[in-house]
Amino acid sequence: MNEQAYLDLCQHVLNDGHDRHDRTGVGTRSIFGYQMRFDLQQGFPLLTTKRVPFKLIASELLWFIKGDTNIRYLLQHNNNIWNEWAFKNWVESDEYNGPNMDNFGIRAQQDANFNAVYQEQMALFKQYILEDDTFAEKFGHLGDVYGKQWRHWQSTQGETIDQLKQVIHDIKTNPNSRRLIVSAWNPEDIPTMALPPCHTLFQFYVEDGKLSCQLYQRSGDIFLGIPFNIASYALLTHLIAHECGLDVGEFIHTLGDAHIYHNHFEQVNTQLERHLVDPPKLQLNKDKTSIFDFDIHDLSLTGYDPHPSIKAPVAV
Ligand code: DHF
Ligand code: TMP
Repeated sequence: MNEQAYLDLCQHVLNDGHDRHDRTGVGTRSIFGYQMRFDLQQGFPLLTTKRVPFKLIASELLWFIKGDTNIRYLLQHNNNIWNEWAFKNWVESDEYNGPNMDNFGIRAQQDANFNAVYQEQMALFKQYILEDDTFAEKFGHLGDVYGKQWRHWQSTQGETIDQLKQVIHDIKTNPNSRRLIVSAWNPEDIPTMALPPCHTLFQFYVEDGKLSCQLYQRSGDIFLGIPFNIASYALLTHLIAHECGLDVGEFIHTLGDAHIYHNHFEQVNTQLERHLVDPPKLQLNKDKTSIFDFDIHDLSLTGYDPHPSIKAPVAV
């Protein structure tokens, strides 16, 4: 079963990881260098030992594919997973004059009074992004993150490189190529980014009519981020295979710093006590041929009957 690879990673990090300080101040247990393989023929690799919100994964991926870097689109799809990082730019800007929001991530977890004030400010922020075009243009952007690098990489010659279109073209016309790569890691643009890309580079491989994808992820939050990342790249592989007339092969997930935050241990242990159930199957709207034409209604799952979701705070 594919999901066992993920549970093995959790157990390995709990047993053999190093307890370390990290940028967020939360602290992690971490290892360096790990690889998981998911055979996409065995079903869609959405975890079943907790419910993982597929629609959020799908709308985030479609947002990358559109080349969008503004959280407005995500909010319009009821997707809140990037809010904190845009909010951070807002509360650190000169135009913000509400209550002090320094270190809001940690303080919201430790202080109930502060959390109430923070929730209020976050609700206002979301409302401004959705209702005020000028505000959204200014504060909804996360910088030159994934969508920008995948679709509109700026060359030093002043040209725009569409890496995603290019790689799809190359898969169709030169499937044996060893250069089927998309990179989100653009050193020149890192300073503009709300968060430097965690999923930094991916490569495709075509064999026996099947498309495989390998991702190099420099940093992985095992409980919250990684379940999203596995499903997101599996979905991307399905979409590109569909456009190229290929079947799906494997998704290979290679990790740099793979960590469990100290305030996720209990949740991970709960998950490890649960039994796997059969994975779901992905349904794509066969009337759509190009991945650039898909919208959220063209993607669905059947047979997803997981254990209940498990809540955990995200480290900002
Ligand atoms: N920072 C950290 N510390 N970890 C991350 O995984 C992370 N991921 C980011 C941005 N920054 C990050 C973007 N992706 C959630 C999942 C993925 C994600 C951000 C957040 C998350 O909180 N997932 C919850 C459900 C969220 C919801 O329902 O709105 C979960 O239980 O899976
Ligand atoms: P870092 O930039 O200090 O590595 O912090 C980023 C955190 O976000 C880290 O815990 C990894 C996590 N993360 C994921 O696991 N997957 C993702 O897709 C993203 C965007 C972040």
